[in-house]
Amino acid sequence: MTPDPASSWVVRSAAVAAAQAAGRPIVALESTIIAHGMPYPENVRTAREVEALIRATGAEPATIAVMDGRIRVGLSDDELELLGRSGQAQKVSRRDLPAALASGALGATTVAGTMICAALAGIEVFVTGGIGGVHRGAETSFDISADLQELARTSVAVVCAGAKSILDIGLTLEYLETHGVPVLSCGQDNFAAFYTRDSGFRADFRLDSAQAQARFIRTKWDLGLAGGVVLSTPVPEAAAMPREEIDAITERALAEAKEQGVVGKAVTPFLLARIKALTGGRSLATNIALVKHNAEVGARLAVALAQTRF
Ligand code: PSU
Ligand code: MN
Repeated sequence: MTPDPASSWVVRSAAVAAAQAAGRPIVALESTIIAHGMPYPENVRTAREVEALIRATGAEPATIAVMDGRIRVGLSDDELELLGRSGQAQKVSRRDLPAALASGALGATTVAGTMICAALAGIEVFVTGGIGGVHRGAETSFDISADLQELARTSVAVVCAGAKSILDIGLTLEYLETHGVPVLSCGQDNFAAFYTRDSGFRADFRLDSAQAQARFIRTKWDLGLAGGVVLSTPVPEAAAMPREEIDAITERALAEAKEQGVVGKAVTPFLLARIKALTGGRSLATNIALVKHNAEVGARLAVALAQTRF
């Protein structure tokens, strides 16, 4: 048998390799949220707490990043610290992955980048905060996150708290429908909006139990319907932000991005940083709470999915 050349780029931690060899459930985690989505030291602390929650729920966490010319699946505490502290990590999406690997740079993988690496490593479930999407004004800017194309082609289930209202959530859902990406919701009928629980748009299918979610996802893949699935779960009620406040701040951040001519891959990190500053840091507490909640939902899904594989 010819070895798969892609697999030589993947290096698993001992814990991830052992869990995989034993057929135990694994949950992939992204690193852009660590390097570009939250400030230090909350980013590193949250990354560790998220890993602990996943272990406590019966799955093995595998945080993914690019280091020294390899895709690293499962990071040590020191490596999480390096990613969160250095400010040097490049944001790595599909387009950027060959450059980061070939140059040996430190790379933080986005949702799209992490999905690619998770699929290469044979991991089916991936937990993040919020997915990228169709930006407001995309009809002239063409700014549509590569996350959506990745969901269309790569068979990984992505657990998130919906999409931020910096995006055009309606168009994001239209795009996913066009590309055959099912959007599942857990605990409510509507798709979640990251800082708030309700985007005002219905998800495609409501499935509250991990077993039902796993049956849906396994059925899709058994049918040969390649591509991802989005599982949206809302931020816990107590941590949600007031809708009017987040709407006003989002408008302001969007206007600043426009004034300052921010474009390309810088847009999303710029908006996230401005929202954090404009909410006086309160959005960070919401962000941490929702990621932890997503980790529990994702770990339960990974456990259920592992039981559907024989
Ligand atoms: N949305 C968030 N937090 C994040 C991101 C998105 O609420 O940290 C990050 C994710 O890594 C996502 C990426 O994949 O931003 C999308 O960037 P872009 O819009 O440039 O594709
Ligand atoms: Mn973009």
